[in-house]
Amino acid sequence: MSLEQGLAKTRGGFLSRLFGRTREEPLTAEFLDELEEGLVRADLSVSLVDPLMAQVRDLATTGELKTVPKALDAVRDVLVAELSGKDSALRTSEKRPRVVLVVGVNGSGKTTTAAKLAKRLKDAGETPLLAAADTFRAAAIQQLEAWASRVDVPIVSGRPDGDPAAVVFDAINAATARGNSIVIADTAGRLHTKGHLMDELGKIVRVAGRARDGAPDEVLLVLDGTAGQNAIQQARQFTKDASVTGLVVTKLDGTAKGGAVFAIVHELGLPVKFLGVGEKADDLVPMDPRAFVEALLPRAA
Ligand SMILES: Nc1nc2c(ncn2[C@@H]2O[C@H](COP(=O)(O)OP(=O)(O)OP(=O)(O)O)[C@@H](O)[C@H]2O)c(=O)[nH]1
Ligand SMILES: [Mg+2]
Repeated sequence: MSLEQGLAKTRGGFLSRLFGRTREEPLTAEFLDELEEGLVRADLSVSLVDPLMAQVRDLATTGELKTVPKALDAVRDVLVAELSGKDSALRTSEKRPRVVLVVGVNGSGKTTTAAKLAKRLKDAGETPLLAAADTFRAAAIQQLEAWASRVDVPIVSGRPDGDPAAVVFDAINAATARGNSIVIADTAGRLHTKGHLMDELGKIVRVAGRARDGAPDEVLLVLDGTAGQNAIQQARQFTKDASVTGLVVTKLDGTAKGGAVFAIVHELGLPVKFLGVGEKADDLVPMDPRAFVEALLPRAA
């Protein structure tokens, strides 16, 4: 699914009606109110929309913004800036293998994202290896194994209820031995034991660093985009405890609240690196701030 298709529900009627106004009509206070309401309805947070609209109203007052299309462009530029300046590419390292941990609450889309990412990297000429470090249930291991064969990427998995850190350790060693360029580890969103999920993730991080100095290079927190701004609450615990380096927002194809991506970046101060826009292997799109804003706020109605 393309980014445009994936964001169709958020773009919906009203955002495309609002942003599709290309006639050079004069900017009015009524239009600015309508614009503000539209942005809030698309789930951009008030803490983002307030300063944004204050800026646009200032420019309108000083005569720097005279027409509706110019005001809309100003909004697009502010939103692009909001997403830019943060490292939205996957972190690289000279050391091999690179190690990416995929973390998040249950059902957010971790396993699917790990598989999609493996496919994307493989298509880009890398030699990824998947690690099934969600040992919470046998089905989770089988789910990633099915994905691994579908996207034709090797996998290291442990036993159900086994130690997830040991799986990651084994996967890194296997990748070192076989020359795989990158390990992508799926993790659990919940645990059987009373042990705290964050303690478990901390252990995985420490053990990864023992298998390859400085690993992991990236801890990607997967957030369910259909949760809108509630995804921010989901994220807080992880960003506090699990040394998250970047975000993936999934299921954007299933929500009208895609504007929450801006709120998420604004509130958490972490880059969104990938967007999930469907259930298929190719439905993971790297974050390109300009392309994202143009897909969400298109110029033609
Ligand atoms: N429409 C859509 N569905 C998605 C997307 N990403 C994941 N899903 C679906 O969301 C459901 C949960 O995805 P998983 O990848 O299993 O989520 P998880 O975080 O690994 O779940 P647990 O292992 O149970 O914690 C599955 O049905 C996926 O197909 C997406 O970008 N779009
Ligand atoms: Mg899973």
